[in-house]
Amino acid sequence: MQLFHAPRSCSLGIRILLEEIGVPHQVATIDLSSGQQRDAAFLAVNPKGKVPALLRDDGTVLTEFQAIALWLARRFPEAGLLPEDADAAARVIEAMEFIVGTVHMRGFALALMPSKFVSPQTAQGELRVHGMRVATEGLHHISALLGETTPWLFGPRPGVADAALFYVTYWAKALNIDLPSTLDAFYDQMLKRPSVVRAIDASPT
Ligand SMILES: N[C@@H](CCC(=O)N[C@@H](CS)C(=O)NCC(=O)O)C(=O)O
Repeated sequence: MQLFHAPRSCSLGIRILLEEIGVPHQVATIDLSSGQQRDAAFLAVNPKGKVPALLRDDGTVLTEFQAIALWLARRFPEAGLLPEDADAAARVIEAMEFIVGTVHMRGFALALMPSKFVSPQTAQGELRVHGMRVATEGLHHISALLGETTPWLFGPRPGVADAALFYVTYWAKALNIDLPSTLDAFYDQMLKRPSVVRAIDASPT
């Protein structure tokens, strides 16, 4: 398999999942700052011009964080990334969708890149504030789900929702956003996992 990945982007979460599984894979680095996601070579992989994209062993490409995470969890069930039970799995996906669909796409995406959505400077400033509020409130909301007995969202080890929570928390730390103590503890525990160390260290800076 080959993961198309941009350092410090949301594809970090998928990289962590691949490391948690321990499956051999290659990483193709896409430089978003130079616009490599719009090069013909990458658009041939993912016409949407976004990472993550996962080229699988059968030659097909899967895109969208939640779809890739779900496929990896079901393809490698021994890694314990998503419960078998339908009700428990739905709760994990509910959290992952909130993190990716709301905290990332309606929070950080607006806060970090307002110029992609509006042109006037004042509107960009307002969008930045709005996005930051959505991201911060969302992080507080999700932190309420962090377990009392384990630092993870669900179960005895991190799964697909934790991988998503890690990348948005990584952004929050870079922006010096004040986080609830449970989320700080989650982040510190994730940083101790060999999978996370490998996923971050292996990323070019
Ligand atoms: N809905 C997509 C969003 C992916 C996404 O927004 N990726 C960003 C990096 S975090 C990207 O590739 N941005 C490049 C661009 O928009 O030009 C998913 O869940 O995978």
